[in-house]
Amino acid sequence: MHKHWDIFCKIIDNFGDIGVCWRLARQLQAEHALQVRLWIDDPVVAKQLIPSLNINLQTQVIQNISIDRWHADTVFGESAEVVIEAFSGGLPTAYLSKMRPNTVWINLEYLSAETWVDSFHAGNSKQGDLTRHFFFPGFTPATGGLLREHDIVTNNQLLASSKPLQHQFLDKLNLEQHNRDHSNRLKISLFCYPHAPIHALLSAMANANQPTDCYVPASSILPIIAGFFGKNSIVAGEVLTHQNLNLYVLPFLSQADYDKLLAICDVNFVRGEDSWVRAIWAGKPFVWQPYLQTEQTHITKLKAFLDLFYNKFDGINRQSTYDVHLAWVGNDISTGIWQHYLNNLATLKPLTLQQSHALATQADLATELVIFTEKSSKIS
Ligand code: TRH
Repeated sequence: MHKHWDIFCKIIDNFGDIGVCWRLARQLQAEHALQVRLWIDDPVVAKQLIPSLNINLQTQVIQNISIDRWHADTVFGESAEVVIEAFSGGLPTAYLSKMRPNTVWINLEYLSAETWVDSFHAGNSKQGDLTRHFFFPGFTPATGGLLREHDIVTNNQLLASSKPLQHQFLDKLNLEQHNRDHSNRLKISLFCYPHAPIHALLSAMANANQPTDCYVPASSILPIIAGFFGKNSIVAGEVLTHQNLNLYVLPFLSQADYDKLLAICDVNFVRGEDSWVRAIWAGKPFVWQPYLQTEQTHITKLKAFLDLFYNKFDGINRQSTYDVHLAWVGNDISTGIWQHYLNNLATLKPLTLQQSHALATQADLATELVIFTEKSSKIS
């Protein structure tokens, strides 16, 4: 069994790169008893996801993970037995020179539901006397699976079905008072890229016939939200109202609290890679905004996911889910499309939960990685 793992995280943009690497590192350590070192190149972004990170330290241990900074001139000691290169971010040349033919080198790829992933997962290529393996996360047993802590689905279900636990969580977010007064309102979380049709969505929420509480963790979309309410800026703690919509600005939450927010909401708007997977484990209807790519690749990725996840839904539920997603990525979400989606929510709920449970029966990504390293060390 390979005990020493190094994960190299090059932060390209936003929070997904470090969000996935930090989650994976903790899971490998906590659930597989591995010694994990996480190499980061941008401590300022990393600190957003790892609040106790001291950005001035070269090396530190947090939650039993060694977190080290790397840059072009870093001098490395021995390489680990398993080296994870996250999202083709590249490994420093000085580190590559320390790796041996029996080092298990894995490139952790981005998540996609496209069908080609099944046949590309677990391929490899030679680089000198080293072997670089390609590990694709995914939604089918032929892929590397999805990041999922062993207790997350159970914990989310527990929270979703327990009023006292929900009150406790809302209290922590200073929302309990509002919740007591508005417990029948629809709860929606919103995390998206700034180019999304945010004003159109807020207007649809305001005009729809279900009174809505929308929770927005602080991110780059706050100035756009402020504009909708005719303000120049807004900060965490503010509550804004327009017709049927109350909008609560939250601080950027810890990953654990963000999971809880998703579990207590009725609909979650998520984006990128990691929040998308978290919405699946929350088991609530969700709207995913893929990361914008050239040549409409993100639309191809979106359609592949919609086909995979919603194929068992009946016609009307499938259609309203497709409509809302395509309107959201297509920059024009009307009140009619949103209202139609809300009208189907009661049946979308159990169907989504069912799909979430079905995916949770597959092996999770960290477990798949551990199995994969044992197998691939034999062919390195
Ligand atoms: O931030 P993202 O857009 O990240 C990524 C990167 O952009 C990456 O380069 C790109 O290729 C990829 O998307 C597709 O979205 P994501 O992946 O959802 O990451 C957000 C992380 O932030 C996730 O770990 C959840 C976390 N988060 C919190 O911890 N607290 C919060 O309040 C919120 C809103 C998110």
